[in-house]
Amino acid sequence: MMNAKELKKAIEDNVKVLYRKTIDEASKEQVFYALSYAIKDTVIDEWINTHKAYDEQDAKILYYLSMEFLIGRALGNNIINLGARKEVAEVLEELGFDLTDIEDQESDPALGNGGLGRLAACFLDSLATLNYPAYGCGIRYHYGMFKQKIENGYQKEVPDDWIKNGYPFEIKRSEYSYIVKFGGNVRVDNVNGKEKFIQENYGSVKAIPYDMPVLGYENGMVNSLRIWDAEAITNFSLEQFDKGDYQKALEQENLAKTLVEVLYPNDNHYAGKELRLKQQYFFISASLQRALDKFKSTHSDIHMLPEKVVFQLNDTHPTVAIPELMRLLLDEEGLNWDEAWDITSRCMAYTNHTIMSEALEKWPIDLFKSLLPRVYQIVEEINRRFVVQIRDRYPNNAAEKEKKMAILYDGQVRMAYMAIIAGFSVNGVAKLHTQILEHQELKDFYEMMPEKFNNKTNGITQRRFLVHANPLLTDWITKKLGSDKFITDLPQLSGLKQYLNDDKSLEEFMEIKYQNKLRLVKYIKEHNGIDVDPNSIFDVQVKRLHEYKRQLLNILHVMYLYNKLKNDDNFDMYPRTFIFGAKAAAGYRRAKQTIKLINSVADVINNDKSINGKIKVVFIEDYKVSNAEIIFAAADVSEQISTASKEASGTGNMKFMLNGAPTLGTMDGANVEIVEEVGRDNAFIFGLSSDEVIAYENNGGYDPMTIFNSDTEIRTVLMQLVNGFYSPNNTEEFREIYDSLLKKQGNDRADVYFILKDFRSYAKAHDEVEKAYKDKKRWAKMALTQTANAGKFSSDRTIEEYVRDIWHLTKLRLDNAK
Ligand code: 26M
Repeated sequence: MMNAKELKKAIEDNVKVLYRKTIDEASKEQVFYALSYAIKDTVIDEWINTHKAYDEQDAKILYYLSMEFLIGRALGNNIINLGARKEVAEVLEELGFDLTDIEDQESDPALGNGGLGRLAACFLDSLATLNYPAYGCGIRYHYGMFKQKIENGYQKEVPDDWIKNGYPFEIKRSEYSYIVKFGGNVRVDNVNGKEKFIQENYGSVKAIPYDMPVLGYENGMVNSLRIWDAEAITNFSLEQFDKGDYQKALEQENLAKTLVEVLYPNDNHYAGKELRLKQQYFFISASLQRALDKFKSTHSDIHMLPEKVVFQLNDTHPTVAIPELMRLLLDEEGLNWDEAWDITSRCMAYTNHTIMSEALEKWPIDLFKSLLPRVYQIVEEINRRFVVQIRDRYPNNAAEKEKKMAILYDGQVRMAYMAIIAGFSVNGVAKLHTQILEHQELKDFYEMMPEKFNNKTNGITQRRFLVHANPLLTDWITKKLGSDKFITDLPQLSGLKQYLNDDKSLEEFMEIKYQNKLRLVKYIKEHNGIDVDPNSIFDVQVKRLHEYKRQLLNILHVMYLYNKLKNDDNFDMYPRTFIFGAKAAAGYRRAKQTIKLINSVADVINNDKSINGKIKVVFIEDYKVSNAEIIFAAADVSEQISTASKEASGTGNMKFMLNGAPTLGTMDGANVEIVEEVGRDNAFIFGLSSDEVIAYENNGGYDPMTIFNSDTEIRTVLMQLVNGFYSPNNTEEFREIYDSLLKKQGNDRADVYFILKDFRSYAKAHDEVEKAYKDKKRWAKMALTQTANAGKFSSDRTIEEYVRDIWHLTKLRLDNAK
């Protein structure tokens, strides 16, 4: 890192060169670019150095293949990882600017939907910090996750043009471009008695990589996030590759344009869109071609590939990597099937992130085949050989097993099964989730190949979600522990336990929470125009909107509390602010109705003077990584209320915990492990267990009508959905929500997410929260207990487990690391 004087000069020079201005004339945005380029400059040498070390040490490289990297803003994070926070802030102050203001100028790159994409970003941070050689490989979507506007209570999607003004932390690397081919047909040639498969009459695009630096924490390591953009193949190469006509040229131009245009804004939902499959193959083919070329530039024997390269499939989205690697090894490298299969299956590992059946990717064979004719032939052969294996192993029930396990079945390509069959590792993302995979969802596979299955409980990076998000708490912890080692060794937080009975420390801890609540109050005032009482309990649910996550349960409970306040003279409550943040997939009706409901309830309650502000409801518009950081730091209560068994892990739960907010939640996903760490007394647990949920799902026996008929308070709340209480101009506004809770849904029973079933138990847990909160000292202790026990949930721990059990990487040595 340059010194203060050099940095100042670099910023001033950049402002001059970029904008022909002196620093005193520059806008905040201009200073953002000037500073960012200065930071990128300081990173470049270490970046080059790191990749030289890859080659010199002949390092094994991880390729983390993911359709999503929800990286969030880079500037502040890079400054932290360079260890330069104080210095940069001071230089900016001298120049008359505030660092957080400048950071706010950066667009918040949202190349992901939610948990899965953010996990990928945390993993990259940990990999670099732990000195592991790795590339993130993904897509350079021109439009990331949409920006959410709330208009009249409804979500409106606005395109997110994140690269409009240029993104300072990327480098275009045209020299590593590749051609990706779609469609056409396969011709089989016989060359010297050997079959050769030639794809012809195809359309093609050029894949051009852009690299972003991924900095380790103060260790001189700079890995790359490589995202692929698409360009049309221009005339010279068009001739060369396609001998194409004018019509084709136009088609290819169009394909290149649409291919990487936009991220599909679905989360946990598969839609079967052809363009999505094109996106998948596009970035996979380019990434694999590049990985093989890189390997071959320093190795002569392709059989060594599994020793030097490992591919991790982030869910099934990149699974076409399996037949694509086979294709490259067979058709380009000239290997025979057994050799190619051996290499492929030793290079590929798969992570499952969900058991929600609607998320499973099952491509129609017709579509798959016409888009990827050669790749499909290979899938057929993989499937054929696997079916032979099944028949061998299960001679008595082969047909049943085939139905349950074959890749090709019922006119579909079942991507998860291909990933399991071909790879050497299948992992879930929390203990409970992995157990459910082994014993329910994937039990036939577990039975057949138990050695492949393993658990890797998710984690989060403390560099972003503590050090960057919560500087006050970071400084306090550093002082209390006498060291900032926890920044790379999170379990050191357990040292805070010695302060659990120290009144002064507890007060300091809660004062920091209060300051962070003020910061959020300010954000809400500026962005929502709502006044919030910082002394109220900040009860927060932020995550994608999905029925299984049960934001509906939360808001129904708010409606219930409001009724009590209005109707029951003996009822009183501690002031609460219910904070929501959530994006709904653009085509997900029920989710959008739930957003409208939350906003309608907010309208009524926030404007009712008679309840003395005891309840406030805030829907934070456009929940994203940058405001998440502010929200986690300010939360008192972490709502993690998914229907048990449905949330594979959750990672927001860990971010709240790290920042001192106890969990109010079900025994689902990683909540189970959070409770294991803090103890049952330091969490507010409610609801059906995953076993109970699964038993009801399999055997029936739950009827929400009995609850509706017997519980008047719940009934009143439900009736308010359809009597215009919250929608005076349209009593039908929330009819579908009402129906979903009480009426049979096609073949499904009503209330598939057990909202009414869990309601009373949820309300009781809320009572416990209030009781605990009123006892200031008890609460402070409980809050500090969260932070002190968060050590397990660092993504550093997760990455070390992946390295130990799956990737087998070696730490890179960097000589001139500081
Ligand atoms: C699928 C098809 C078409 C378009 C989009 C998709 C799709 C995109 C994202 C499907 C699922 C997607 O993400 C799923 C996800 O985010 N899962 C979450 O993963 C986290 C990290 O492991 C877990 O913590 C969450 O529990 C899990 O819901």
